[in-house]
Amino acid sequence: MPIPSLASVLSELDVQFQEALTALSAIDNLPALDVFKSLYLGKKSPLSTAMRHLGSLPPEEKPSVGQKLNDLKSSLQEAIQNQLKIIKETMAQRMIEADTTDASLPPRGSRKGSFHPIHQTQSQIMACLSRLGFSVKEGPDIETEFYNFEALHIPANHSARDMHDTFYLHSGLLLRTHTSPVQIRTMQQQAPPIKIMVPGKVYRCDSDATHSPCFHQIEGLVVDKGIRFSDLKGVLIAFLEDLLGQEVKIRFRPSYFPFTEPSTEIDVSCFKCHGSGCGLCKQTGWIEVLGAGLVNRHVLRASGYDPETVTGFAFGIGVDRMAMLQFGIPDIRLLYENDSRFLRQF
Ligand code: FA5
Repeated sequence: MPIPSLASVLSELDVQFQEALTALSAIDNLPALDVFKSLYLGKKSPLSTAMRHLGSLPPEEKPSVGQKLNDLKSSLQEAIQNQLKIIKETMAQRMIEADTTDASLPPRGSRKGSFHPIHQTQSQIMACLSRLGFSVKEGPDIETEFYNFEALHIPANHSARDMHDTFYLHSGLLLRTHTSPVQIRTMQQQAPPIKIMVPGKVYRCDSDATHSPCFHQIEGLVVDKGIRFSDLKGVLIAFLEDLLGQEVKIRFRPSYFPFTEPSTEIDVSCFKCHGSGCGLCKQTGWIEVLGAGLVNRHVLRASGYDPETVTGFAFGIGVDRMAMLQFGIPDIRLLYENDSRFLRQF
């Protein structure tokens, strides 16, 4: 078979180069451009094959052929770069054309977060009490029967335990049913005078429009020489008027707590019916918001205090009920559903 002349090989490469340029100009996407690159510049391409055979040429032909092959290669690389630019510009143009966003529309604006209504009410109650000189104490959510009941003068089998539908855990532990155990923990730790508030979650197996299985209380405890029931009344009226406004009606109703004597429950006028009676206030016109009383002398004595020397008062505020009153929320369960359409209103 006759060996093709160098001139015919080079002219064949020229023809292939022209064909490649024509094919390249028709490519309109990146994967096809990659295939083209490996076909014309890859190891098995005619150009690379010709370069590998350079060594077998007579020395006098090598420079001109080498120069020719290099020129072809750089021209092809340059043409590929140009085509790449064209493809990218076309793709960007297509995306702009497909985009239906109206950049002239005004921005939607960002939505600001806010504190949960329970948190807002709790902060306001704490701010009121802080202005009256109370400092903050905390206690554990998991309590012993001793602190939750016995030390508060509620022994086992006492009927008052039925008032607290308790979530019992194992080995004498329970989820605290009120914040009152922190009264005992504080009195055991420090000598009078005491003036503390205790915010925290409490738990009871109870659920309806005004009762939640997990709710919030703020306990108050004041112990000092000469504390009387009138001090309790003064503090609670000042605090309730500060929180709910001067026009709110407040009622002290005789009640019973084993750890206070005398005891009272405080009701405020129903925000929904303003006292005329409705489903929320069970037709009474009043909503109970807190329990209170003078600290029972047995509790003072069991905590190491002398009831002949010091007396005290305590109260336990239902924060969730207060939030309902403040914001006009008709069902306590709304506070725990985390529905953003509801929460966005506060
Ligand atoms: C107590 O928990 C007493 N420890 C309060 C107390 C403290 C009395 C210090 C005397 C001295 P009571 O069970 O009534 O009391 O609850 C206090 C308040 O918590 C109620 O007035 C009510 O506002 C709120 N509350 C009670 N149970 C629930 C519940 N399941 N869901 C929401 N709020 C509740």
